[in-house]
Amino acid sequence: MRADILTIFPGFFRGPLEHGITRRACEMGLATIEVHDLREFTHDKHRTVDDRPFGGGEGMVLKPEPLFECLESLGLAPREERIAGRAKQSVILLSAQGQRFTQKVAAELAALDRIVLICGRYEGVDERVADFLADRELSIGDYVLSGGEMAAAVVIEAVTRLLPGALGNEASARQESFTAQAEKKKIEGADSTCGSGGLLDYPHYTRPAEFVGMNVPEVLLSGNHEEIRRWRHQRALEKTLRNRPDLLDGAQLSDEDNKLLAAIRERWAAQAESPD
Ligand code: 9D3
Repeated sequence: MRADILTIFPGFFRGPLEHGITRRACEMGLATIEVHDLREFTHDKHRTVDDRPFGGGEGMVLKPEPLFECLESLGLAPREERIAGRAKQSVILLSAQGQRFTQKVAAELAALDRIVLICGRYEGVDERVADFLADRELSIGDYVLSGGEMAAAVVIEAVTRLLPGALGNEASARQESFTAQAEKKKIEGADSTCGSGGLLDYPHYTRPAEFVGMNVPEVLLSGNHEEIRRWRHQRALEKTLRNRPDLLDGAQLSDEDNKLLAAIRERWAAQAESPD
């Protein structure tokens, strides 16, 4: 896969690209990532990339010309070919107004030959970029960032680790078995957050078994694998109910799971009545 990043802060990407899985994927030749400085596609003395909004209002808007010119220089397939899927390429505008970037989108992008990530800045990007240049507009979540750079780094990492060969053999086998499981069970949006069955992952512990008075749950030291499996499933249920109750709607729950959830809710209600 080749990825191009269009930004006014090219230096931002030194960190993310020089570490971890992204660096490894580049070294292994699985990914080639190029960062383009939008100021190099300006022609005035001040290398202007932004301007005041038509119609008035706060802040500045990223000008279209440097973005169009930079994209032109990349030699992509025509936009219609990309949108129709005949060219395995996608030009993506990262903006707070975009569709949500999910694990499903990450998998779609990982299947392409080429992605281009356009990082917005200031109050926004001239809308002609979304309308005529980009193929899709993505946001990484409902919080305010100052620009698309952090989001681009997130997209790069999530996509890179899905490229065949990017993870070690063991990790990629685990990932594949998980994806297959999720597909078989038709779990919508089963992803990083979800372990098997569309729940959050169960808690993990490692040595020491006792750490300044905090103990690892006894059952994990017992060697009883059936009991460990049941304990993990229960704790996954409990954690999902506490932190992501929204996931329970799409999860695969047995009658026993539903009983367990009811019991947990009752326990919490009782605890709320007598808080000590
Ligand atoms: C509501 C007025 N503005 C908030 C002060 C809107 C706004 C403009 C520009 C909000 C964010 C931004 C800059 N953000 C991005 O470019 C961005 C982003 C984000 O803010 N959240 C999640 N994903 C992304 S991807 C790009």
